[in-house]
Amino acid sequence: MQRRHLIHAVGLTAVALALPLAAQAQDNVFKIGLILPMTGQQASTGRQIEAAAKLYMAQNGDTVAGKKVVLIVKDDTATPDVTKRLAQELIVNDKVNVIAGFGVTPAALAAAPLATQSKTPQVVMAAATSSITEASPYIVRTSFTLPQVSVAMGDWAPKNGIKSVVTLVSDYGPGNDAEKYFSERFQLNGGKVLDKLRVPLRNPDFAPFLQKVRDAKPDALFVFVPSGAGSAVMKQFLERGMDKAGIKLIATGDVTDDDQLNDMGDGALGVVTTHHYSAAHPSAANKKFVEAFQKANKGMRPNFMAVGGYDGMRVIYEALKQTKGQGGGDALLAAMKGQVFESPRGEVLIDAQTRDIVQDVYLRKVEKKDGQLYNVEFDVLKAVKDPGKAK
Ligand code: VNL
Repeated sequence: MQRRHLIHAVGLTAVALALPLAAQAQDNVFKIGLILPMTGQQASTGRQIEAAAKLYMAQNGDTVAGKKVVLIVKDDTATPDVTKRLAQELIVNDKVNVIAGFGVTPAALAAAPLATQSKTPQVVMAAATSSITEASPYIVRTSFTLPQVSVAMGDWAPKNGIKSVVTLVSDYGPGNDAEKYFSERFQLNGGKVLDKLRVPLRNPDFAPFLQKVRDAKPDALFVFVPSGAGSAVMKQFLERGMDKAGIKLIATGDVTDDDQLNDMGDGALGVVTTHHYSAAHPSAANKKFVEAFQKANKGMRPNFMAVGGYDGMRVIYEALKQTKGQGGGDALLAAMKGQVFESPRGEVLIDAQTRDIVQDVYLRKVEKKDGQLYNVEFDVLKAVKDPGKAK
């Protein structure tokens, strides 16, 4: 008996030794497939998130719970068919432990069924349509939702002399959310919505829409366009003399995006927006984040996309730690739910029920600080849940 045991044990050792080295090393690797728009219209989002993910790894090391963390970055050009193919390849061929990134809503939605089928956690770091988290039980979000920030503007505007508006949004998920949640709240507070305009997502020409706004003569124009498109709106708004015609610009913070704001010129001064992150957020954690990010990226200022990516990495690292490097997709997902931590944006929670982020929403005004344009926070709504989830 004893002897047979011994032979058996020796036999096993021999088999283990015979395993190719590469396969053994695989066991000690934890792979994150980061799918981002690195080229095309949404490239700034990919650039910001990749830089933030790399910063997080540089600051926190690439060994977690005995595993070597490897980031595999893929460019989906924000095209959902490409996103789907890349997610499939990452899951099946590269055997990634987590898929992450997702610059736009259609991309996040395209990957969702694959996350579900393969039980792979999908960390959405950018896309912000409310319903995304409902597309798969494996989705966790570290960005924000458009209802979360738009409702805040629907409360602020009527209390600050704005009685009538025209809304102008990009015609897809997040734009539709912004239009609906801003308008409903604004009307509930006694405001009048004179017109609701939707512009195409791809290469929009704002001129004909702004002419309509001018004719309607609202107190303000409320805008949502995705990150990267804000400066085009601002330029056209000013060139057409909308401000001089007495029409105020109010928006979600996607428009006064920190990635572009400083190049928008003094015409942007005084624009009020609602959002969850400003590079000027006055906390020690944020100052440290902004300094480190700029140092590592030739002075590039981090925007809200960068923070979504940075915090997404935090959620993944923490889940890996909590599961001691031994967990599969379900265990990782469970460890992502309910995380509470201090982000550069402020205190955040990953709601265990909805897997969506609960966070402070700020009112901000564009001001000049040290010769640069910033979104300066002047009021805050604490711990805002996504209003889109309350059905
Ligand atoms: C989305 C929402 C994309 C907000 C954005 O920038 C944004 C989206 C690329 O869900 O597609 O600022």
